[in-house]
Amino acid sequence: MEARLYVIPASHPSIAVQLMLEHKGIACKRTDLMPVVSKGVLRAVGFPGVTVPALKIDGDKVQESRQIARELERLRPEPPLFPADADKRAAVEAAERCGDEELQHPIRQLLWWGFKHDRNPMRSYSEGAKLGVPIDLAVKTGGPLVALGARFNEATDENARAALQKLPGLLDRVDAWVEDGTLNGEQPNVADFQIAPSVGLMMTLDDLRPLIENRPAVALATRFVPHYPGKMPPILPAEWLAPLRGPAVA
Ligand SMILES: N[C@@H](CCC(=O)N[C@@H](CS)C(=O)NCC(=O)O)C(=O)O
Repeated sequence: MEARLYVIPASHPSIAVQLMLEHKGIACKRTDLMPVVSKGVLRAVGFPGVTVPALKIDGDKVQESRQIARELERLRPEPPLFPADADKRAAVEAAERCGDEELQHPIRQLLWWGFKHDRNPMRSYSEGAKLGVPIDLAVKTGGPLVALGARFNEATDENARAALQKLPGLLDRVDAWVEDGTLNGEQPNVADFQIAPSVGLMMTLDDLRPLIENRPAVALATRFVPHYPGKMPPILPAEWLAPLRGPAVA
């Protein structure tokens, strides 16, 4: 089986697919792309869409982490990504969908909001990546690229603040899935691989880590992505974070 995965360093759905490939034991080459530039490269190599993860496998091109999961399951059924039992599978697919459609984007917006205000931390998110240009140069000259990335992801103040407000409710759902065994069970499944990287990415933000680190969701992240690349020093306004801290203890 010949496989090449196109990723952006530290992209959470890209890490999700890397975990799925490892689970399946499918050896895969990796091409690291710079954000924004990635869109043109993906088109140039023949993908119809402009997002990573993008997988070329045995001549086929597949994008979107959930679609890639299903293609991997079709090509190599064992070990499975989806439970055999229909009810368990439905629960896992619901968690996976939430991971993709609801959990991925708020943290992506917060990260781009951070890069827009200080792009130096981008260096740490590219740890170990082969981008074809020295990372220091990319960061120094990356102002226009960051502005575009932030614009594509609509990382405005209003949206970043709204993203923060969504996190506790989303993490409560992940915690509940960990507690009822849909996630973080003995047999890893597609929802574990989808969700763990999003929580892992949250943990790279110094502003968020202390607010979430005792949650069951974090046990999931540290099991599957123990060394998530990147570190964003405190950058979010304190008043935005206040609601996440809960009521002050008298
Ligand atoms: N829900 C999609 C999300 C794909 C996505 O938006 N990927 C981002 C990186 S995390 C991307 O390619 N962004 C383009 C860019 O930053 O230029 C999936 O799971 O595949």
